[in-house]
Formats: sequence, C-alpha cells, structure tokens
Amino acid sequence: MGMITGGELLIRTLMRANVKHVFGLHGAHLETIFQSCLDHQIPITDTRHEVAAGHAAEGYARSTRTLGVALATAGPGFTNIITSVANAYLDRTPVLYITGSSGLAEAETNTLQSGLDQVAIATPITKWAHRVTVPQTIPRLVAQAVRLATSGPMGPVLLDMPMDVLGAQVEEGSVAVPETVLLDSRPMPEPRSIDEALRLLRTAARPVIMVGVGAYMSGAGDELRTLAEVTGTPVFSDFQAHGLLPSTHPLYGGTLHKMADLSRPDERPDVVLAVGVRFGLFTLGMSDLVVPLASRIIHVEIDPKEIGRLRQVAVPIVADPRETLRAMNQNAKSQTWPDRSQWQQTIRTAKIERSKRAQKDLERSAPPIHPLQAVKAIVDNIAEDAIVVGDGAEAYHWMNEVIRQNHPGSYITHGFLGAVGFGLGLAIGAQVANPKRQVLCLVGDGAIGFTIAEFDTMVRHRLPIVAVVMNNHSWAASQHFQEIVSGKNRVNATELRDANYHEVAAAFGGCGQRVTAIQELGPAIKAAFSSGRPACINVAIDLAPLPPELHLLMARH
Ligand SMILES: Cc1ncc(C[n+]2csc(CCOP(=O)(O)OP(=O)(O)O)c2C)c(N)n1
Repeated sequence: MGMITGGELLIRTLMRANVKHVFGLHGAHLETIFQSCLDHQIPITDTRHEVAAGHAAEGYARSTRTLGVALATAGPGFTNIITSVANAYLDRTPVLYITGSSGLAEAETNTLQSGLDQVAIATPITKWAHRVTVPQTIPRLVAQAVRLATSGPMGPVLLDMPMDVLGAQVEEGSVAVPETVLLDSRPMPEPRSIDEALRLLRTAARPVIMVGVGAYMSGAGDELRTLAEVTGTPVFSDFQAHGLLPSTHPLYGGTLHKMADLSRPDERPDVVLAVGVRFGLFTLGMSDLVVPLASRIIHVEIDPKEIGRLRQVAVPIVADPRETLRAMNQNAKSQTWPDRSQWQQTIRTAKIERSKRAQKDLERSAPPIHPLQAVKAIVDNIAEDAIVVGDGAEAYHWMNEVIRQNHPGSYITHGFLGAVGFGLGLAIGAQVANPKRQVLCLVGDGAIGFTIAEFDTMVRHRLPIVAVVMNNHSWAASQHFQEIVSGKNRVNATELRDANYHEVAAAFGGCGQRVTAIQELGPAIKAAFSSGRPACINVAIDLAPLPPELHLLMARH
C-alpha cells in the first residue's frame, strides 16, 4: 500500500456517506481535495463566487433531503460563503462546508489568506464547527460531521482543514474509513402523547394541520396525507413543506399566511396540529392572525427549543414528525371522526374568495404587466414536476399567491434569513440534483445582480435553468417599505435602472429575451426550456402593486 493525502481521506469518507457531487471554487489550500475528486470522478460544480457554491449545496440538499457539500478556500473563500452557512443554519439545511485554511506550521505568521479564526466565526451559525489538526482523524471527524448535519434537526456543519493537514501523506492502510456513515435512527413519540393529541384533534370543531421543515425533512408526506384524510383535517404548509400534501388535494388550504383569511370568529381554527413547524415569521410572530391565541396547539417538533417559543403548547411531542404521524395514524384509523365537511368547505370558500380578489389584476389587458400576471404565466407554462426557486422579495410573495406543487422540495424559497440574491445558486444545486426536471428561478432585478455571473457556471456545466427577472427597476420591497413607513417623497437609494439582464445571460453563452407584453411570457418560457440552454427572461413589470402577503407583514410595522 502506498501513501495517500488528507484530501483523499476526506473524499473516501464522503463517498461512504453517499456523496456524489460537490460544489466549490478552487484555492490552492484545497488542491488535494480537487485532485481526489478527479481520481474518484466526483464532479465539482465550480461557481464564480463561493456564496453561489454554498447556495448550490443548499439547493441540492433541499431538493433531495440529502447532504449537500460545499468547498471554500481559506480567508476570502470562507468569508464569501458565510451567507450560505447562515441561511442553511436558519433553514435547517444539511450542508457540510469544507473550508481550507493556512497550514498549522504557519500559524500566526501573517501568511496568505490567514489570520481569521474561521471556526470561531462559524460556530454560532452551524450545528458544529471544528478544525481538523491530525490527518489520521479525518475519516472519523468527517463521518461525525455528516451524521450531525443529517440528523434531526438537520443543519450545517463546518470542517476547517489546514493546508498541511489536507496535503499530509498518510500510509494508506493505517487509517480506516468507516463502512457506514449515515444514521437511520429517529426519536419516537410517547404513546401517551399520541392518545392526547388524537383526543384533542377529535374534539375540535375547526382543526388544522400546519406542516413545516421538520415534516418535509423527515419525509412525512404519505403519513400526512393519511392523517388529513382519515381525520378530515385541512392542511396548511410553510415555505419548506410546500407540496408535501399536493396543492391539488382537496384538503390543501395553502401557505401558512393564508390562514389569516380565516378571520371571522366562526371560521378561526380551534385546534392546531403543528408538525415540524417553527413559529415566527411564517405564523406572523406574536400576532394571532395566523394561529388564534385561543387555539389549542399540538406541537410535534424534533427540537425542544422550538416548543412553546411563541405559544403555549397543549400537547408537546418532541419526536420525529414522520414517526409521530405514523403512530397517530395507527390509532386514528380505528376511531370514529366527526364529519368535517362544513369546515372543509369554509376553507375552500376562503381560497375561492382570495382568487376572486386576484381576478381583476390577472385580467389587466394593457402594459405594464401586473406582477401577478407574470407569476401566473410562469406556473401555467412549466412542467407539472418543475422545481421553482423563489428569490427577490415581492417577486416570491407574488409567486406564493399562485404556486402549485404536487411534489415536496420543489418550491425553494426564502426562510428566516431572507437573503435576497440566493436564487441562482439554489437553482444550480437543484438542477444538478434533478437533471431531468425543469428548474425555474424567479428573481427580482435587484437580487439577480448579486450572482449574475453564475450564468457562466450554468453554461459551462450545461444546466438549462430558466431565470425570470421581475424587472421593476427597483429594489421594490425596500422602496415600498420606504414609501409606507417614511413617506412617498422619502424614497432614497432604492431605485435601479432598467437594465438588459437577458443580454448578460447571452454574453455568457446562454440565451435571453426581453418581455414587455403578458402574451409573450408563456411562449418565452416554453421556448427557453426547449432550447436546453440556460436562459434569462427579462420581464418588464409594474412597480406599483404590493403583494397581499406584504400588506399583512407591513401592517405589523
Ligand atoms: C442580502 C440582502 N440584502 C438586503 C436585503 C434587504 N432587502 C429586502 S427586500 C429587498 C429588495 C429586493 O429587491 P428585488 O430583488 O428587486 O426584489 P423585489 O422586491 O423587486 O421583488 C432588499 C434590498 C436583504 N433581504 N438581503
């Protein structure tokens, strides 16, 4: 047996963890990893900015519910990727970030790309951040990092690998690489809590199920559908659980914010079964618009920190969401459930009323294009299983009005960090993980500027993503916020120029088109997908309208 490098030990361990693809941007500190990827045919999607590599690893993880891996070099590579680490942390996305750093032997010598304690900086925004100092420990520590990232509550981990640890030569047979890295072990609910939860649900007059990231990440879709159907309970989902119950299902009520439409006293939910949901932004914080203060809550959550965060919980269940719903179903099936058809009808009526309110905007015949018309044209012209990434600010709030998803993990949009500009990166990861599916990235004209050079990455890696820019020559959510909070005449530094974003895509070798009339948008989307090339459709939209969800959010300021 010969000698192998630390980078080789890392890649061998990742292969045991089923890692088939990584994202990154080269730096000399990482060279042995790049060489081992070459030897083992692990493709690296190399991006034009580390943050896009990080977001791509998130997009890969979010669309597959498996680990994403991102590589960033020492110093500026690390600082560039931090927004992605923070986003993965707040969204609970399982990503392993590998960062290079200067050699241990060069500690405190003011050498290139050094002088930062990368682990200290990453610690508060990861589940675990650690510096590997002994090459022989690489397999053990990488396996530990992977297990932590992929166990509930999932989240990012960061391993900092000094250049001389990655480059060290180790006798091949002297270090064992673990056979199995991933765990398949889930915390089970107490039978007593299952009985209590079912009793509360059965006695409710107007129960709802709210699903969130935990339900999605635990793969609870089938169990959710069964419970909803057996008990006749309508389902609302947060931004990550979209599609867990197909949007076409008669019991699907919409995203969590839509619960605010149930505003009359006789239509407010009285029991809420929250499955893997984190209360906060998507339940409108302390306000009772989404979750009535008087409602009784059953909270199924793998992280005890989330229980009781904003609301008193009647039945707390700290366990895996899928296993909890499975246990509930086992008992629920043999029980008699009240007829809930009237309550279900109330929710269907609320949905119909909301779409009626949107009708006037959709019927606008003259330019400028209403943003709602644009997002509707998108959902009407993409494949049934397309993945939609929602970036920008008002742009994705408009998309929330019309999005229909029948497959979980197919609408990837903002969570608690709300970092505009993450869309192209997320789309790259989603497309790499799902090469046969359409991937469309909806993005604001402000947001696209953050990583517009990623059209180059898409062209080089043959990723036929279609980006639709909602061009209102403004940081619209910011500008509207100023107008509402500070005054119509107090707009300051939130306007943009009407730029030819589509020409940037074309300049990198993709295709691009400007759209100024709504009739052109559907055909443009279809043509872009049939071209098989990355594309940018630059749509001139009306700046004036405010998405209904933002009315709700801004009303709280
Ligand atoms: C990285 C980052 N910087 C700044 C903000 C503050 N911010 C929130 S919304 C917004 C405007 C976004 O404009 P655009 O991308 O054009 O989307 P639109 O609102 O027009 O859909 C900004 C700058 C943010 N959320 N994230």
